[in-house]
Amino acid sequence: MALMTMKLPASLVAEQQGPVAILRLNRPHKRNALDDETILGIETFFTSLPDDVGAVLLCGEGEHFSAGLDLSELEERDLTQGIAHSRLWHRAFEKIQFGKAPVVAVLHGAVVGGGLELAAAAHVRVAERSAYYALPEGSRGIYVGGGGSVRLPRLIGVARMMDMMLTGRTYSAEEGQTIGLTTYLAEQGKGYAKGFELAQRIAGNTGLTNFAIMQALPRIAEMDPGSGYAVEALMASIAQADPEAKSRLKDFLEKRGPKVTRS
Ligand code: 1HE
Repeated sequence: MALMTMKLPASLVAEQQGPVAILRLNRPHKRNALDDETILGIETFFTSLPDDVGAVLLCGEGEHFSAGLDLSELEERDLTQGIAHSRLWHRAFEKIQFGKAPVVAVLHGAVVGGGLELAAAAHVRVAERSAYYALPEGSRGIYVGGGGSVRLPRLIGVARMMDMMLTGRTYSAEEGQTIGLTTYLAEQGKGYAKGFELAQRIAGNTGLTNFAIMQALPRIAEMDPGSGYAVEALMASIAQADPEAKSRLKDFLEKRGPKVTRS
């Protein structure tokens, strides 16, 4: 499906620039709070990416990346519907993490609750200096439901997540960078350009390498070491057998390929 013909709710705007697809949360009057329609739209976007998309840039319109779950929808849900709702988020975010192409998230302003869970499903996170992170679920009498218990401890550790939820602690952009929530810190207004540059670079990798990094690496990290080494050896052998890999290695050996440079 071409990106332009994808049927998305008004809370999401999609466009494509070369090999980079851009998905923008577009509900700034509600601080990009995530209602069911938006979550379903995110699922549609990530399951229907055109084949020529090599990377995705995820960002938010307005002053904040996302205020998390749309709290106005919460009142009506009973216990069974609550489980279904959380499973819907799991399904949609799984399509981000284990989808067709790596995702770079650009974070600014509030990145809280489900907004932080959404960011955690991306592969690379860039923060502008205005970004701040919190898990207000603890004080609202609820619990994370968008995969946060699984993804966030892997980024920042169980103890930090516990602290955030128990005490309502907020981390600044700089602190988030130090503890591992993000791997790039950009000046205010410069996050999008940085994220786009990274997405373009990612899209320039071979498809097989990006597949290995997205699909094999996080799973190997969860395996017992013996199984991990075996899967790694298989993945390494498959990747290097790709004709594109052979041609890139030849380019380097014949002085045409890029050298590694200092940043
Ligand atoms: C919302 C939401 C929302 C704003 N659901 N409507 N998330 C939270 O607990 C965070 C709640 N939001 C906030 O703390 C603040 O809104 C912000 C710090 C993000 C932004 O503050 P500010 O002053 O810029 O905006 P505002 O005036 O608070 O909000 C503007 C409008 O957005 C207002 O609606 P209006 O009709 O009165 O104009 C707000 O009600 C609305 N709004 N945030 C619904 N979250 C899968 S489980 C995940 C569980 C969670 O994510 S829990 C965490 C929820």
